[in-house]
Amino acid sequence: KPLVFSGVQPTGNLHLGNYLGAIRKFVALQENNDCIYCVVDLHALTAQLVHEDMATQIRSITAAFLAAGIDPKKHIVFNQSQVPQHAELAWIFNCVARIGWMNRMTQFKDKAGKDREQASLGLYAYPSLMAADILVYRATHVPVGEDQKQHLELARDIAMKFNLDFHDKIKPTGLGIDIKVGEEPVHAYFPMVEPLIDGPAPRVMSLKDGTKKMSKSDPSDLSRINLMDDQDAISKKIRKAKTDPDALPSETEGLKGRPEADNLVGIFAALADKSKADVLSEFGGQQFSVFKPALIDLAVAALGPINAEMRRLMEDPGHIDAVLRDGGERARTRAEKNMNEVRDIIGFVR
Ligand code: AQP
Repeated sequence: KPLVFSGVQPTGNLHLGNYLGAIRKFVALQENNDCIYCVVDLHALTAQLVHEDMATQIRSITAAFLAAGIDPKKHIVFNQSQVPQHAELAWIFNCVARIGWMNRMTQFKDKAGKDREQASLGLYAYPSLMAADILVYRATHVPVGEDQKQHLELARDIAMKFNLDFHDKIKPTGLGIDIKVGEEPVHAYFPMVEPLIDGPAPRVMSLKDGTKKMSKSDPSDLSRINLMDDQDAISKKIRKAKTDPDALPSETEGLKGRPEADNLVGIFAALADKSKADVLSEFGGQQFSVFKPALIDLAVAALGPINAEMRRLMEDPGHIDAVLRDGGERARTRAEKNMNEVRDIIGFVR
C-alpha cells in the first residue's frame, strides 16, 4: 500500500483552505492507503516561540482530523513532538540541504517579512524539518495545498542528494529501493515523494481578495471561513464575499481575469465533489445573488456536522490525548526502525 503522510500546524483556527487543500483529502485517502497524519507542533514554534494555548491548539487540530472522518485506529494520528526522530532526521537534512536551496523558498520570504535578520533559524529551516516529517517514514504521497508545492520539491532534492551522496553505503546494506530518476535506475534509501495537489480548489483564496491565499493569519476574519464558524457566520461571510458585477460564465475560460468568481466556483466544486465546468454548466448566466445562497447551503451542510463533532470532542481532552499518545507510540516505532537504518548508512556507532 502507498504510504501517505501529511501535517497541519497548531497555529490558529482552521479554515476552509486547510479543509479543502488538506484535511478533506486526508479523509479520502484512507480508503486505499496506509496514512500518517500529524499535528506539526514543532513547526508551530518557527514563526512564534511562545503559544499560551499550545495544548488546546494541538487538541483542536486533532479534533478536526477526527471530526472530518479520519480513523485513528486504522491509521496514525499524533503530534510531532512525541516522535523525536523527526527532529533528529531534520538535523541530518540540515546538513544535506544547501543554503542556496533554502534561499529560494518563497514561504520563508513571505513569513519572515521585511526584517529577515529577526526571523528564527527554525523558520529558515522549516522545509528541512518538513522533509524529515515525511521521509522519516519513507512516505511516498503527500496531500497538501498548492502553497506547499515548493517545499515538496525541496524534499525531493534533499532525498535525492542523500541517496546519491550515500549511494555506496546504501547499496551494501540492501536497504535501498529501486527508483527511476528520469530514465536512470537508482538504488535509493529515500523515495521521491509525490505531492497530491489536485482538485478544483488546490489554493483557496481570501473571500476579500481573490489574489491572496485564504490564511489563518489574515487580520480580517471576513476573509476566511473557519471550521468552527456557525451557520450565521458562514452565511454572512459568503454574502459579503467580494465578487464582480457580471453573471457567472458558462465555461471555465470565462473565469480568467475574475479571481473572486474563480475562487467561489472552485470552492463550490470542491464541496460538491464536481468539476468547475459542471458547476458552470449549472450556474452559467446566473447572478451571484442566485449562486451565493446555493454556496451557503452547501458550505453549511459540509461544515456543520464537522463543527458540531469538533465541539463534542473538545469537551473530552483526555480522549484526544489518548488518541495522540497511541498514535505517537506507533509512529515512534516506525520512525525508530528507519532512523536505525539511516544511522547505519551514515556510519554512526550504536
Ligand atoms: N488557502 C489554502 N488553500 C488550500 N490549501 C491550504 N492550506 C493552507 N492554506 C490553504 C493547506 O493546509 C495545510 C495545513 O497548513 P499549515 O498548517 O501548514 O498552515 P499554513 O499553510 O501556514 O496555513 P495558513 O492558514 O496559510 O496560515 P498562515 O496564515 O500562517 O500562512 C497545508 O497542506 C496547506 O497547504
